[in-house]
Amino acid sequence: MRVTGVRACAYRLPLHRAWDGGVDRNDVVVVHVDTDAGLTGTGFSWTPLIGARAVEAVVNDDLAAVLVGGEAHPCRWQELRWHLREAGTSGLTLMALAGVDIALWDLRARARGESLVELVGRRRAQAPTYGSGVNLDYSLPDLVEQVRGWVAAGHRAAKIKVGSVALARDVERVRAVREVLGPERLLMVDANQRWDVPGAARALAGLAPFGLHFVEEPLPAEDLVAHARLRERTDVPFAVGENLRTVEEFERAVDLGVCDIAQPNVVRVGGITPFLGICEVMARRGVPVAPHLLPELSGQLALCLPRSGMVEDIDRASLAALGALARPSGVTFEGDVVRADTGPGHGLVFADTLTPVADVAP
Ligand code: SMN
Ligand code: MG
Repeated sequence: MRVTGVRACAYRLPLHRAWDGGVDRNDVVVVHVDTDAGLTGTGFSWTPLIGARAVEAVVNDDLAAVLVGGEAHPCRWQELRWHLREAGTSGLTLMALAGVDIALWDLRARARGESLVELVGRRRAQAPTYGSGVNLDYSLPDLVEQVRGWVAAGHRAAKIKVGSVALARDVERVRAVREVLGPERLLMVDANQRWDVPGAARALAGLAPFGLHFVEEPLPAEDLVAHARLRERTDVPFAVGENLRTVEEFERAVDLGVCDIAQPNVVRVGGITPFLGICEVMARRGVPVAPHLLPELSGQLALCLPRSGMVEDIDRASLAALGALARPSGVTFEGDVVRADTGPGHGLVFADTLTPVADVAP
């Protein structure tokens, strides 16, 4: 099966309620790969605020030229990465490569008449989930209401944002959320890299009475040595990885003892091919993987992982909730589990009514 055409288009998906720091949208770049077998594979890249049109251009201008005429198979990942190397082998180039790689996996599955989950290798019928929100800017009553909603929906674990300017504010919020959750449900916090080592140590000591299952990104993501220093000052497990890009970075985090739960983002690491490579290494090292965000795809991948952590059920920010999909994907979050019954491929069919970024960008 050979590639006959590659088309990427960036679309704007407005968020129902802005995320912390005024993030008011999630841009997605939808990639279609056409083949001489008459099949078209669909992939996507996810660029919440930065880079949608750059990713679109890398696919249309640079990756298409290499892909067209060649085999439509995800084993081309290394070749495509090599082609992009002079633009850097991380960041936006990897995110563009992800859109193509996901489309090639979709094609492969559809060519075999099976779901992505079956192609990758289903290991379980369902994976555990947790309620999650980007809610540091929420008032306390709004935060409490959000967490109550997760509990009512059946979640047995919840993650909230921390890293307020005043630690007392975080303590008040975590205390209130613990009250809503009760003693049994798991409570996690995500600092989104806002602390330094002394600040994190102080904050984690202050939050300790509320029983944290893990702390996510306590420190600037690339400073793994700082994580190791913090490790000496707290027993709270670390969840890291949404801003790590390569298998080498994940391995280094494990080597330094600062990666208790790995959270690769399938788009940021460059697609399903490198994502699975990272998961294999993490499994060998005994580290569970909780795929970051992108619930409809993460939910499918979690069903195939050797050791799966919880999948993030992020409030109203799934592709479906953002209005990106033409029909239900077959990935369902219900109670505290996710299941996938997608039919051939990954089941994600993007709506043809989305607004191109080109039409709205300044
Ligand atoms: C997060 C990161 C990026 C976009 C939305 C949410 C967050 C999370 O760090 O892990 O949920
Ligand atoms: Mg996070």
